[in-house]
Amino acid sequence: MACALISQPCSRSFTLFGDSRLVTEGHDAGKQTAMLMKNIRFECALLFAIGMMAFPMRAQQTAKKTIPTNPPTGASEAVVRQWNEIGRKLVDMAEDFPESKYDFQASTSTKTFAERLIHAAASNYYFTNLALGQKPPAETAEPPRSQFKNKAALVAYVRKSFADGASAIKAKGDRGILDLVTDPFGFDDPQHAGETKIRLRDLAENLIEHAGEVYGQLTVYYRVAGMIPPEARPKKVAEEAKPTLPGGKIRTYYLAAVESDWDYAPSGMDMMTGSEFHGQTKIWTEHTKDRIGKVYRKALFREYTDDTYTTEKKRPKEWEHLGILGPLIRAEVGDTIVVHFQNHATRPYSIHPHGVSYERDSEGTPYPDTSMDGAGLVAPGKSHTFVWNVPERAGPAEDDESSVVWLYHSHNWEPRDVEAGLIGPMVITRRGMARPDGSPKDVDREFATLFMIIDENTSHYLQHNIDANIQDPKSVNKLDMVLMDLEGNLNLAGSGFAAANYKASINGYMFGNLPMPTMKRGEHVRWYVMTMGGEANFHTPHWHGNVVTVDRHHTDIFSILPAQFVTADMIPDRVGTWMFHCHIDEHMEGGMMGMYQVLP
Ligand SMILES: [Cu+2]
Repeated sequence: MACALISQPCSRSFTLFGDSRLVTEGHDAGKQTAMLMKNIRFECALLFAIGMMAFPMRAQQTAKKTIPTNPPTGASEAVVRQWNEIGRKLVDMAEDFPESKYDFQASTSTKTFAERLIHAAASNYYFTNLALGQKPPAETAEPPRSQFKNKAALVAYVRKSFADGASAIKAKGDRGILDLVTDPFGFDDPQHAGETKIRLRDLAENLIEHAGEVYGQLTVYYRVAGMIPPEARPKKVAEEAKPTLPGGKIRTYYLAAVESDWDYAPSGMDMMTGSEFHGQTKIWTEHTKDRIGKVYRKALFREYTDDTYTTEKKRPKEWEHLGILGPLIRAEVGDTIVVHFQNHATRPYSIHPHGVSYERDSEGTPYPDTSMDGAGLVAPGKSHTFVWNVPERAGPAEDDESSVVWLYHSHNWEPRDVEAGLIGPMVITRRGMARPDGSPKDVDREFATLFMIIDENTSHYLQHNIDANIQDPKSVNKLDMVLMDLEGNLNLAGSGFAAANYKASINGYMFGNLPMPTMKRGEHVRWYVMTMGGEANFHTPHWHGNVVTVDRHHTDIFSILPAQFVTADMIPDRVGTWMFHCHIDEHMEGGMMGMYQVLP
């Protein structure tokens, strides 16, 4: 909505600043906020619609599921949420800006900081009055600056304006918010302002967008006055983070979501047979005019050395097998984990951790009553700091080994975020059992493996991958899924375009391309095994050559369901290179195979 349509042409006068870069920044900020809000609501609704089956919750060896109990969101509730969100931001800004600068003008021809705030607050009554069945305010009704003796009085006015509007929305309710009123602005048709009808909800949304524009403009006032706008400041939360228990450490990580192309079989070979891809294996690996092949655009968590996010932290050789997974996040019970996250991708993402303890803004999950920032969702180009406490319950229970594994993953549009690749391991070590780096003292080597049939059909980047790889993208039948192998026999691994996008992989590697986990005979080795994803993701990880101990039982295989995590200890006694794969036929055939190596 162009602000120019409301009494004062702030958009137009705004361009008189002379710095078009700043103008763009401020303006886009408002629009982007509105767009993102819409996005979140949509994605949130979709998430619930997908239902409980696809909603991965905590699972540490047991598969208990908790069902979210948020009430359904009505039309008025959605509006009031956005209304309060932009109101809160403007009030916060009004309180934050120094009183001595309230009459600061970003340029001589524009209004002052205070006047713009008054303008945003006064404009709200175009909605509030109409919602209450009153006449719209007169053009001259905007209170003069001189009416406000001090900053406190002006802040109170802004606060009251949004509170009045919120009560009016609530009073109208889900039905009343759809009432038609005479549009004071003629949003779609300014020539006929005061003649056409508009739904109250749409009028409210126009004013929310208007307030967002003012907010964007005021961020420019900050810049011009040589100050950093509130939203651009680093979170204090990180500086204030304290160890969860006395004597604990703060463990700091810098993660970014990065979009890059991922090769499921970088050697170009079926390493299980040592040969070129042939026959059935070509379904998932061969790039043709109508098949994507083995290289897909993904979004991955990558670790950086500091908050400049310029130098990616080199992954040590012993952790190269992590593949698509994000970095291993570690802590000892009693520590606090601080993850600084910057979103380098083109979509809003988050980090949602399992097991550890957090406030909502460190949960990385949308709810009906939280803002983007309050939920830990991060728009493209933006940053957020997550603080996770590590109490006893996040670590090993009495019968667990000295460390347990959890997952973290993006949880904005959860299934699509994870299929896109935003997932990583987190290991918590028992108090008193950790080395300085957090690893368990009684273990010589650890490996983390995610058994997952990554469904590239569900990834956010499917269309990108089609456009980038398929000769005639319009010809693609995205539903092409045939339960048949290349010889015409019934086979659940299937063939066809959609089947070819199911990547049965370990850490994003197929057909033996997993960098080989390597250990020495007699070492105490710990395997952290995880799964995630859709309903085909029940797996039976199997080690040839040696056995593991899981829940005090010897085995060389166990079963694991989506979003479960298992710690399996091994003391290898057989030297050699051994298969490590899922034992389910279709999964093996589809590529879920790797090898590990035991040196003398
Ligand atoms: Cu499997």
